[in-house]
Amino acid sequence: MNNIQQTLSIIKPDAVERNLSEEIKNEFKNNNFDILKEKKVKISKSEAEKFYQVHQTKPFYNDLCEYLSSGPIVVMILERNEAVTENRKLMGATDPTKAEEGTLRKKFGISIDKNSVHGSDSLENAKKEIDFFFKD
Ligand code: IDP
Ligand code: MG
Repeated sequence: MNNIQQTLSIIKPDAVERNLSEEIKNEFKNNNFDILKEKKVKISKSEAEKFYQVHQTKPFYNDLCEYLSSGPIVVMILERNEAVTENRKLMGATDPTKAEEGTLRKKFGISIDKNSVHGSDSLENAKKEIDFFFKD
């Protein structure tokens, strides 16, 4: 049974800075994701605060927003069967030291805060996050 979905992926500043964008995009393509749209942007701290609003009560919220707005990021709409779950699997655990072999965070992540990629955690959030970056 096919369940084609779209999800939002972000290549975070640590990975863009290390010139890993092309390698990470190839990982998505090799895992059957189609990149429907992509753009490289630098967001402001207040935009990052809006994007990560669900985390506003967390102790790491301020650092997280500073970080996401610290340099260019690549945002993409990814499409495939079960895109939301499959992207989360490909990304691996939030903490790269706990991520499984072969996952993007294991391969590229530096630390829990510099973990190279973001991916929507539900279909509902995927829609919101896609709108956030791509609604004109
Ligand atoms: P996720 O990115 O795997 O969905 P979330 O819990 O949604 O993880 O957290 C969002 C981002 O906040 C993470 O990717 C990570 O960069 C950062 N983060 C999460 N937990 C911590 C923490 O305990 N310390 C510092 N940063 C954290
Ligand atoms: Mg999350």
